Amino acid sequence: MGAGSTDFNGDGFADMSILYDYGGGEAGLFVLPGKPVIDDGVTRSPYMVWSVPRGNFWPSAMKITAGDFNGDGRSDVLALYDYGGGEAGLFIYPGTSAQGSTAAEPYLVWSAPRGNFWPSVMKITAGDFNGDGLSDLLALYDYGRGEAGLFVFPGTTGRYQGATSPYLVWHAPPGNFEVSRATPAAGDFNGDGRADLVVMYDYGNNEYALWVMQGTTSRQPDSVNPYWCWHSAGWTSFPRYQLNTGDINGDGRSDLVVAVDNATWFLSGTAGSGDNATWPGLYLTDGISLNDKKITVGDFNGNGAADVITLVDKGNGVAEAWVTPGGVPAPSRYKQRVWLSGSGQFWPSVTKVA
Ligand SMILES: [Ca+2]
Ligand SMILES: [Ca+2]
Ligand SMILES: [Ca+2]
Ligand SMILES: [Ca+2]
Repeated sequence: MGAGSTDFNGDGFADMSILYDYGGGEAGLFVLPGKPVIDDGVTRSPYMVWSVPRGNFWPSAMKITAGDFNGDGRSDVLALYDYGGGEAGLFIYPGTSAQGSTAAEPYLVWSAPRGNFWPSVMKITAGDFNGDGLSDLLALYDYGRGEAGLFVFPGTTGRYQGATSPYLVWHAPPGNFEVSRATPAAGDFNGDGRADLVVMYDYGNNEYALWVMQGTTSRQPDSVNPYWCWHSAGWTSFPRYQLNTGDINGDGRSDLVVAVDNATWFLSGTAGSGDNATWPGLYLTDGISLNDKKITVGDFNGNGAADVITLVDKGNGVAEAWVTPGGVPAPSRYKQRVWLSGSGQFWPSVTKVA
């Protein structure tokens, strides 16, 4: 997720991008468009911006995130494709105001030949880490045995294979960092103008810490010195969660949104460090299992604060989308429906969102 900016069609309202897996190598990309007034009773359906026929494209091999990689002011969908055998490619679905099956035709900006790069051991997100105005792809790489690295694929206006190439800004020697215990998101958490990688780390036994890997212009493997801004040894148990970032409270720093079973939590961005520099607050109780919801964060209604957008699986091919508006000084904590599909029309379980 970018720093709360997911405006795919460039109209000033954040959108939710939805990659749909029809099965058999058939896929589509949809946009659920933001709108200025949430509670007007008018719902909007997602519209298609790309599709491929059967046998062409396997979303199950992709990890996606969103950010303005090419710097044209519209958020793009970044897709890391796993060809298997250590072969990988990074595709950009460029944000566009157009609609239809070829509107957001993806292009390749990087690839690694067989035996070189394993997307399956990576966790990705996006944000302007180096502060040049273009969103970068950030990838936590798991070397195994507690060894990890953070790669930056810098955003670029180039549209050719090799337009970007990754560099390492942080490396943890063996025995130090288990990527399997880490969940990353990106946003300018400390408010210095560059997106940071924020990582929720699960030490086990209800012990968690929120680490900040601060954005930097440096390209050296020792550029980042992670620090934590929250640590708790006995808070509550999150067996699983989804992380997103966006400036929910409108103070200029990205905040962390943590979706768990039946609820969503919120941790305010801070420039501080230590055990209590920030603290989780309950944002929304929704009674929805994490299995049945997918969230993104962005300024859906255009009021200057990021909102939480939730795609809900109602069962039987019925999908629903909710928006919970952010606001100053505190989140407003109510949700409004912006879309409800017909029966048998849309299966959220086969989607990935960004
Ligand atoms: Ca938009
Ligand atoms: Ca763009
Ligand atoms: Ca950048
Ligand atoms: Ca920052």
